[in-house]
Amino acid sequence: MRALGRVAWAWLLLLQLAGASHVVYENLLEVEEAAAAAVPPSIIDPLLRTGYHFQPRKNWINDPNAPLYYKGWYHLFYQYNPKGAVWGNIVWAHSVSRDLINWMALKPAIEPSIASDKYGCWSGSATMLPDGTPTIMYTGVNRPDVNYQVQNVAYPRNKSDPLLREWDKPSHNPIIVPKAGINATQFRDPTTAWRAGGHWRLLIGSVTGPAHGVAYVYRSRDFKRWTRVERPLHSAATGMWECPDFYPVEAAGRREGLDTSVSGRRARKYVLKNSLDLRRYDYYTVGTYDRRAERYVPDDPAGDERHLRYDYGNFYASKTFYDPAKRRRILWGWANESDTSADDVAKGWAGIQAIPRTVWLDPSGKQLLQWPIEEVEALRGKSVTVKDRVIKPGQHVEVTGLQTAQADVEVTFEVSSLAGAESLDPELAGDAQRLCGARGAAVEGGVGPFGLWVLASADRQERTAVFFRLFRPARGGDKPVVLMCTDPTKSSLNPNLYQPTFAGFVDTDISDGKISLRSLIDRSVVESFGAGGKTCILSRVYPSLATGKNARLYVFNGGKADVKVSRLTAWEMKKPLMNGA
Ligand code: DQQ
Repeated sequence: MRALGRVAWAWLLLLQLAGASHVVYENLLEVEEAAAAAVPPSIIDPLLRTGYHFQPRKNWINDPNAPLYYKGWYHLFYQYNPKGAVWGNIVWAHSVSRDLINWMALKPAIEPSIASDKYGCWSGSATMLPDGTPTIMYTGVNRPDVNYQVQNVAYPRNKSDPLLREWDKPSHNPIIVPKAGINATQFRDPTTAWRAGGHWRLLIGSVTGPAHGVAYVYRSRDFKRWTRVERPLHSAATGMWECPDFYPVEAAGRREGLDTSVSGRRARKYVLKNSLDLRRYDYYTVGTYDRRAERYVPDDPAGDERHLRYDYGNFYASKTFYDPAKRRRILWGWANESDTSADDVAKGWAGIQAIPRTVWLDPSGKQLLQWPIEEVEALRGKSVTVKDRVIKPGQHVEVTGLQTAQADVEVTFEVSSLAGAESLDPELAGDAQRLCGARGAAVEGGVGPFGLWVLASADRQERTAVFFRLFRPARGGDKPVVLMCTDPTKSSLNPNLYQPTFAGFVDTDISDGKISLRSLIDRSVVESFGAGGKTCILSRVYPSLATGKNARLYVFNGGKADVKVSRLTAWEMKKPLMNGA
């Protein structure tokens, strides 16, 4: 099967180089399942390796780096350990794609080779110079003992190569070093630079004092000499800010993206995202950028504490880029494993990238919306649709007629009355995570829990619940409170897994009784989008029984009120080209 895979890969790689970008391996899943049927289920079961999420053939991956579009090709670089399935020996691996779905692996683009990156090439970003040259800025570790961090630049050796295979590090590296007053061991992850009024600016994440996350601004006229602006762009008492990201978004509700250096007088907002090292989640605020003062102010004065997240599950060190080909902003994020390191070593790989998401500002202006890029729909195969099906309290209904280990499910639920909704415990009213922990999928409610059981075994012993639960308006409010959860506590018979519930509130108007859910299911990952992308939750799960053809999909209702499935469509998902795996 592996040999067959390699031959097919080489053939398809040639096709892709020739420009045939939508080729997929339709039959690989079946071949792989047949080969794996004899293997007893375990965490290292090949059926748990994802089918259509981004992965290299083997080893450890973490942060997505410097996504960019160049001469018809999308590029993704990422933190990679060429020597094993745990973090270490970090280089920038490099893959290219025509469609962000089918990927071809190239050799690493940036590896330790100069004094200022000798002990690691850590995260960074790409910037397009006005003449169309892509540049990479990244963090180099130049002392082994204390992880002393500096920032380096790299340029493509051959600009006529659309695959940007070779990168040069000019001799003026490092270009930014931590001067007095800066914590040199916590000074990393330069953003994409933006240009206005003759100056480039970029941000570097750091921490000041005991626990103030900070985004320093550096300015340059020539992209070589960079000077720090004395006051940071923004800071908050959240601990170290890793992988900052800062970008403009169109006024509320407009879906098209903006180049990071966009100029002009049209009203627009900015998004500042930071990856909080202490919590290991990605938080963002929406606000205003004052270019003259080089300051960013969140619209919500409590924004830094309110903690809006891109994703309320396993999603970290993310990065966006502007895609000029389709005029959209795309978000990449890393999803770590939630098994043990020993399991990762045994299976030989660890880490995936979430399906890229288009991001834009919600019409309310208060938050972002996210939706899987449209290209993923090219992987949809056989489908089943269910319409106007009432699910009675305590009932579950299986969606049959297709395999669902690798699937895309879109469903709209409808509740006829909110009268029976539970009241909200004021103690838990502001904490979705605790609320879901206390009132998980198995706890009967009033309206809800209702949703999907995915990657479920035939006897439902194993199942991952993705669901909503509705509460009466909180004190002082007039809108029902909608909670979205992923509950993987029954997702596997394996006892050695980290399987917490994940949850977020959904700021949606449910007065018409309707709410939608989309779940991208891929063997050991479930990526869910509530209410059109208002709340997103990615969860890693490792079923022991519900793998391959044994994985089932159900709709369930654990509340006391009827819930109608107005419409559900589930598609089998094909396997794209994935880095030669
Ligand atoms: N990962 C990189 C750092 C970054 C961290 C090292 C975030 O540059 O701060 O692999 O996951």
